[in-house]
Amino acid sequence: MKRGYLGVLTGLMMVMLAGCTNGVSYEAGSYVGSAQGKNGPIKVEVTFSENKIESVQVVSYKDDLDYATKAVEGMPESIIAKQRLDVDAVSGATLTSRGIVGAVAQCVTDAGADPEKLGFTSVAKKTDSQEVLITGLTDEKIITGDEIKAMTPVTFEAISIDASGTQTPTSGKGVKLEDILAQYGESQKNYDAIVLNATDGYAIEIPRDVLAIRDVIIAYEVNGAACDLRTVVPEERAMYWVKFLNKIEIKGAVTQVETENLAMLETAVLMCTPETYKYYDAIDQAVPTSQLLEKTGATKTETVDVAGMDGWARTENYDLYKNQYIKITGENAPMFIGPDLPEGMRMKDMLYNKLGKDLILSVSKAQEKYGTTTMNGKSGVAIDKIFQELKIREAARYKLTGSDGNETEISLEELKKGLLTLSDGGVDGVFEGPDAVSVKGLLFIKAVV
Ligand SMILES: Nc1nc2c(c(=O)[nH]1)N[C@H]1C(S)=C(S)[C@@H](COP(=O)(O)O)O[C@H]1N2
Ligand SMILES: [Mo]
Repeated sequence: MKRGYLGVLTGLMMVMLAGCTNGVSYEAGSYVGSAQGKNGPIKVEVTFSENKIESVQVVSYKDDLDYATKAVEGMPESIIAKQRLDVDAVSGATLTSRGIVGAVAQCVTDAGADPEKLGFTSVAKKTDSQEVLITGLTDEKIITGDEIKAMTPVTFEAISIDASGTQTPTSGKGVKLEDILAQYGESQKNYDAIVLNATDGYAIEIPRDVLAIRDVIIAYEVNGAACDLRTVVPEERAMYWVKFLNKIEIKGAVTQVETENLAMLETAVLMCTPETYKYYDAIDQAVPTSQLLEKTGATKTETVDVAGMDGWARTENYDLYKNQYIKITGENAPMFIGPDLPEGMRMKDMLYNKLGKDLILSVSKAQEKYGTTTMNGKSGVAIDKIFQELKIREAARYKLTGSDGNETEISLEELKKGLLTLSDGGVDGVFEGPDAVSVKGLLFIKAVV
């Protein structure tokens, strides 16, 4: 029996190797363990010899991403190769990876060994030293996981609803942000917005109207298992449920700046150099936002409002915005997107980007959202309607600038009778009245102030 002989030899070498490296011994046999993955429990079966983790097999799991599959294949390999539990998570599948390690740790315990000797740290222990920075109050605060766990907890039962409408019942335990702020004599209701930031680069702003009526819970336990500090905002969509929370920015009153300069996205985009952009199975075209900023001359502001046609808007940091793309062809175009931008920060069917007094408008989305009317045989969205909906500054006169640099001045009255139509020049401005003008390749409508 050649095979058996070889097996014994290899086994013996491994025992010696394992013996030197960690000196951990197990009650040989097969054990089954489970731990929380991303979407549900992960079950593993681990076989131990007296000195070695011989095999790790993921028996079942609910996480269905491509990345999760990579973790299911890769993590057992790494654990066996290293004979340790402090192995790197598969990038993009942190929660699945961690679930696998947690389930193996349970088997290690059942086999009579201490998983901490193999470099294992439970999530609960890890979050003790996790820090959340709070900015925007009189001075910066840092609150740690163990300080949070020492506070009076609240439990929650909530339904997580993601962008695709998928509903996931979620229960857990944490503390109210309002209770943390109360320690500093503050309240979330006194502020205009709170931006939640995560270690993976995800960020989202919770606006005042949500802060006024909802609890923002900083959770450390979800569905019966310890989790990294994260927010849960019951009754609000999952975009506010920020995992891997590391910074809370509290924003004071920001006065809404009136738009004075309306730039036409479709015209500006024709002046940019598009790049190919791979979006799932499609190859689309996208222009860098940095180019769009250049062509529209939009001023640098601290933040940029990125609004979708469906009424959803996000406030992005200028530097983040400047390094993304606007996908201008294919599904959901125009779409705010970027190769490193977390999926939840993408904006489909973008209506506008607003930087202070400058607003870059997608006329095609404005037509879809506000409807079209016909004038001089041309169909377009009424400028009057855009003024009402987007709160554009009213001035006596406006300057119209074409992509060729030509400028025309018209009165407010004339302007408001006009339409914005789409053409091969991007956007055309169609006007009537005594001084009838029509601007092909309209780039800007600027209030003369
Ligand atoms: N840290 C972090 N938290 C995040 C996100 C993210 O990309 N990073 N995406 C958000 C969005 S848009 C949604 S819909 C949910 C998705 O949660 P799920 O991955 O548990 O379904 O998490 C939210 N919290
Ligand atoms: Mo989402």
